[in-house]
Formats: sequence, C-alpha cells, structure tokens
Amino acid sequence: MLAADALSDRAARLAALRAGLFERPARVSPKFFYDAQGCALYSAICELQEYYPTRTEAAIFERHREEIARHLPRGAQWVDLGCGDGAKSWPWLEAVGARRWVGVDISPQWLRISLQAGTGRFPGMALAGVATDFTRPLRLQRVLARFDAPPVFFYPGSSIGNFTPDEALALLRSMREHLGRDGRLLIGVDGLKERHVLEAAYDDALGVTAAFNLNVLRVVNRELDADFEPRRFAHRAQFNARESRIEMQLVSRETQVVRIGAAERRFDAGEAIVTEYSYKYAADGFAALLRDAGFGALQHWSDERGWFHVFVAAA
Ligand code: AVJ
Repeated sequence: MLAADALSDRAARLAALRAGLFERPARVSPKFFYDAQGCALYSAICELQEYYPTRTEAAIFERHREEIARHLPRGAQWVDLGCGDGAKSWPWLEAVGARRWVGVDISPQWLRISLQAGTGRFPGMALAGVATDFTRPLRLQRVLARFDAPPVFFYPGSSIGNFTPDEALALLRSMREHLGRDGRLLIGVDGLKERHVLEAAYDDALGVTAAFNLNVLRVVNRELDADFEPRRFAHRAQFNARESRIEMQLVSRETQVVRIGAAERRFDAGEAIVTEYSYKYAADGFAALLRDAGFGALQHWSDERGWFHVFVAAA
C-alpha cells in the first residue's frame, strides 16, 4: 500500500476539520464519515430498501456490462476510485481482461480489505492500493507509469455527488489528464428525481443513515479530542431543489457547549452542522459537466426510470 499522504497532510486535514466546526454554519467534510464504524454503516446503507443508488447502478452494470466493456480498452489498468471493498470492480476486470487493479481510497481499512479480496479472487493479477483523498488533484501518473497499459478510471456510486459542481469539474479534469489516448472514464452518477424518493433514501425508516451521520461526531471526538454527545444532535436530510442536492445535517437538540480540544463551541438549539452534500444530476447536465472538463466522446446508459446514469468518457 502506498501512503500518498504524509504526516503533515494529516495535520492539515485535522486543522481544516477543526476550523470547519467553528464556521457559521459549522461544517464537517463527508470524507470523515469513513472510519471502521462508518464504513460498516455505509455498507448497511447500501442494503437498505430506501437507498436505491447502489442497486440501480448494479442493475445497469449487469444489464449492459458487455456493451459498456466494448467501449473500454482491453488489457487495461483498472483504477478503482473510492474502491471500498472492491466488489464493484471484480466483474469488470474479467469483462475487459484487465492486467492490473489499482485501488484508491481515503480509508486504509478499505484498502486492506479490497487488496485481500482481490488477491483471493485474481491470484495472478498485479494489485496496488493508494491511500489518498480526492479533495485534491489526483497524482497517479507515477503509479500508472509502472505498467504499459491504458487506464480505466472507475468512479461509480455517485461519489462525485459529494463535490460541488466546481469541485467536481476540477476532479474530472484531473482524471482526464491521466487518460492518454486510449484511457477511459467509467462513472456513475445519481439522477434527479422526486423529492420524496430522494429524502427517503437519506432518512431511512431504520435510522441507519442517521447512525452513519451521527457517527461522524465520534470520529471528531477521537481526532480532535472533543466531547460531542451524539444523543444531543438529530439527523436531518433535505433536498435543496435550487442547488439540486441532498443536504445532510446534524441539528443541535438543545443549546449546548461542546469542548473541542482546548476550545469551546456553543451550539444553539436548532443550530446545524452541515455534514454532506449529495448532488443529483440530470443526464444532460452531467454530460455538459464532462464536456466542460474537456472530455470528448461520451456514451450514456440509464435504467428504465432514469434514476441513475452511467457514462463512459474519452479524453
Ligand atoms: C457515498 C457519496 C455516494 O451521497 O449517496 C449515503 C453517501 N450519505 N447516505 C451518497 C451517503 C448518506 C453516498 N456517497
């Protein structure tokens, strides 16, 4: 596993986490959701009846795998961005006859799990894991240069939705710069749909998403030596139609003072901490974003309801 982030990067991340908590409104980047507990809760979310994105994308992949694969280079280096447990990649490695799998994730836990799974399933295949964070430009040129095979950047699950359109544009540009002539991007993005469907997906009846959201307070307590009490905050998920995004927040149930390291932060009753934006795109809106990022030829697949979109893009 390659540790792309030095200690100073960790210090900078924690400083930014701390600064965000003192802003008005307070905010915590969603990248802090994914400690071991957060990863387990996210896996549970993906099984929820209300959370349609994982299932809908999987059905598009299953149904169109052969056709999509014909638009991807054979013998590729498969670069799984935000690989998680790696499970979404494995059928693709077979479909494109990939020569190497490169897992990229912010969570070393996920990298360990996915590398182990990949080794078990593809004993002869070259595997690499890179621990890094997509809030900065990707720098995978050196890792990719070790193999003479075109890359496929695989960015499924609407992870791109966590970025504002401006940030998404920068990330897509940085992916495109890695592709060369034969490389491709295969990306999944959640579609615009009725408010009640969106809000149920982010506020499920079992409270799994609430637990996932509240868990970030435990991450903050550990990372910043703070004393947030999850019970004193409530989960909220609302669709902001003007911005075309789900907004997840943690709302203070009462007026309270929280210690954060040596400092204190007061939260009024009803005051919110913004923890996640999840942007939703119409197919043509996302195609326009890809073009703005400099991509050329695009292919698009969707489900019957148009709930989720899959694109293949060439540089
Ligand atoms: C991992 C960013 C795709 O936005 O749907 C799921 C995260 N948050 N439920 C999403 C998430 C709450 C998820 N992404």
